[in-house]
Amino acid sequence: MDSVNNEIAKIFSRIADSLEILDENGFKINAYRKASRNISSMPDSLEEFDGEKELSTIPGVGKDLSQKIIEHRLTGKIAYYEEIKKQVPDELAELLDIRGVGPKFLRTLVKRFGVTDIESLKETIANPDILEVDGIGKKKIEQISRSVEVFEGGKKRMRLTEVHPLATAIKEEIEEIPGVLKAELAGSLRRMRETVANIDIIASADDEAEVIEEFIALGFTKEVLRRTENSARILTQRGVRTDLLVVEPHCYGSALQNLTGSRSHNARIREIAAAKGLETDPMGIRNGKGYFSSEEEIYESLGLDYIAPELREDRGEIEAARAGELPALLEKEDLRGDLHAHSTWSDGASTIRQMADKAASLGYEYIAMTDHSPSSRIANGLSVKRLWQKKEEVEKINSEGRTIRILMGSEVDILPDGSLDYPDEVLRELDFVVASVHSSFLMEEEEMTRRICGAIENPNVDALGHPTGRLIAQREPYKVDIDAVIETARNHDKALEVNSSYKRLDLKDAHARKAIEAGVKIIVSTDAHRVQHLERIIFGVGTARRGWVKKTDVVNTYSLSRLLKWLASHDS
Ligand code: DGT
Ligand code: ZN
Repeated sequence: MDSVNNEIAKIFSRIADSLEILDENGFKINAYRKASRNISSMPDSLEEFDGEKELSTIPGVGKDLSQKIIEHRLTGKIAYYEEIKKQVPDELAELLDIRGVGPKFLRTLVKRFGVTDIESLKETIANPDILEVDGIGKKKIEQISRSVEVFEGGKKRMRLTEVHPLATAIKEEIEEIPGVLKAELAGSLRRMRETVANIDIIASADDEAEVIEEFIALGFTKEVLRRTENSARILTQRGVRTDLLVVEPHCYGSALQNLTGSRSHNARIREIAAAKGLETDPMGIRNGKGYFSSEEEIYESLGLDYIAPELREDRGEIEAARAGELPALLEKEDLRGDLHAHSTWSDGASTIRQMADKAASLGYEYIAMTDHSPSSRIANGLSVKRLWQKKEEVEKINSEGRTIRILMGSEVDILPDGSLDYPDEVLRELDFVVASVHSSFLMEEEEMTRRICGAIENPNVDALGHPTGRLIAQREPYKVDIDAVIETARNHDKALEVNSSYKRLDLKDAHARKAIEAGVKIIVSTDAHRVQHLERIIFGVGTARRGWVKKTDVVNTYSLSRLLKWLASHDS
């Protein structure tokens, strides 16, 4: 199926919806609907129809609609459609996606109750006056209320870390559909943005329609929101909006590049493409010969080095790619160990042995077991006595002949007065110390900054854990002068953590970038509380990559001997 057909079909259908909401002439509405249906199901591309005369031969497409198609071809826009969108804005038209809200009902909501968007619709259906509308009963309103929840569930942004496993599972099932050659995550998930609005997946196959059919029939679908010959939008059982686009292999690169975004990155890329005489259509970028089958070819033809998805935010990556100055980004495979993990000694669910074996199976050379200190009472923090018992156990396990080395560590609380939760003579005996704030979050910035910088300055501390304390979609970061923290870390050669745990991603991308630009070292760690969590390292790696972090910036890419040397340098 052709993407221009998709685009025009979508526009015509949106015009028909809008006209219906506006209560326009039914004949006109039907004409747009019919043309939309015919265009989306016809086998030939609209591009093969030369002029108005040829276009008029398509059933349902008369003179007027042919002119609009040509206008779109020449200018990329349809003036009438732009006009319609002013009268029926997207926030209003999209309410038709709510099950049970048809154009006629929506028209009533607009005329009698002044509905303009989802908020006013919610208010209106909560108001008993709505029951005075003919044909609207309690049952219908209850049904619509439930659909509104589903609709909103599909719209709100979710944490990357929560959606990624589902997205990967869907992608893997798509890969198993007969005829599918490739499938990949696209959109914000591929860019590893910390929150995502939906799951975007792209696949290549020769028979797109068949793949769409099979995709919808997979067990994930709760509701089909939209579908065309080569695309589908579903709500999953848990209400996550999932978009699949299937393209033929020869357009895969163009479509993947387009669907990966970000919008701002792609706007710049398109300008560069246009200047080089390349065209862009709804499928993506193409040259005289056709679409691109790989992204690499696109960037190459634009005179740019290949830009990793995590960098595509128009934050300087295009200039760097042009100058051949893109960073050699950290890769998951560069990591040789995890430096922040908990065990059953504090609040973890797995034993040190289990954590060590899992770390070894990930190919690591070392893992630091950093259980909590006593002030983290809810987290079962270790008294000094238990700390020494744990140290004995670590030494015993290390003597059992594993290839992986367990570092005896602690995640020590930074107390409100800036002191640490174990005395210096205790901390001195540990291989690795990460210091974190777990209490008294509501300090003024100056006091908090002094508290944290004081901890960084302590010679027994090697790294600062989750430096800003934010929890995505839950808790704001505490007030802290991040520049002062970076400066202090640099002066004392201490590392700042990019914590991969699912609500944290802290440092966030922009702060990680600031840190490495100042020459500060990074640790990328999981803060795992059970063996499975060690696999969440991909989110820390993604966040670090979004922060332009290179392998050479990251301490846990060091070999064990180099790491031990670096750690020892703090203890003087
Ligand atoms: P999200 O879903 O808000 O987390 O972020 P994205 O980047 O995944 O955005 P999404 O799902 O709306 O679209 C995926 C990509 O497709 C987006 O990054 C760029 C491209 N795209 C989608 N809609 C448009 C559009 O209306 N105009 C342009 N230029 N590109 C679009
Ligand atoms: Zn998306």
